[in-house]
Amino acid sequence: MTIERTLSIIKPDAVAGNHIGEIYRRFETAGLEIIAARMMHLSQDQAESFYAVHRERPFFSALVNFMISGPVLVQVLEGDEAIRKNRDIMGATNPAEAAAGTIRHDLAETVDANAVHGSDAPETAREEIAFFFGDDELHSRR
Ligand code: IDP
Repeated sequence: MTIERTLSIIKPDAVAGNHIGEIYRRFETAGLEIIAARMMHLSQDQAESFYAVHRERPFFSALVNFMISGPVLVQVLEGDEAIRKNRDIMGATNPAEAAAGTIRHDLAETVDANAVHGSDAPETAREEIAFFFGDDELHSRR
């Protein structure tokens, strides 16, 4: 077993679409435990610094504007290989390329509004979790 933690965001389109429960069910069915959660409406500064790695990409301002267009739900998932498992459940970045049964295939329409974010590696997971949560806000049951 490789117990990991990963940062997940249910993006504005999926919150607006009333898909929070459906997405949480998928996490829990896969054995991922939600050990922290917060609903928030990101500021432009927060969205820009969270996605700073994409600052030079052509889609950066569209991405930031989308992420601040409505409330998001931010959570930390814990479990065996949580980073890879969450990425598998999410599906490919572009919903048109995501496998059937994944969140992005089933609940998202476009690459701009693709329902969920998930950390892609242990180091980014650590940074992204610390971006939103203090250690005293992580309620591991292990
Ligand atoms: P990921 O969310 O699957 O890890 P990244 O490459 O890290 O994908 O991109 C971050 C986010 O930026 C994506 O989830 C998507 O919302 C947006 N994005 C990525 N590529 C494009 C693009 O080509 N056009 C528009 N938005 C994009």
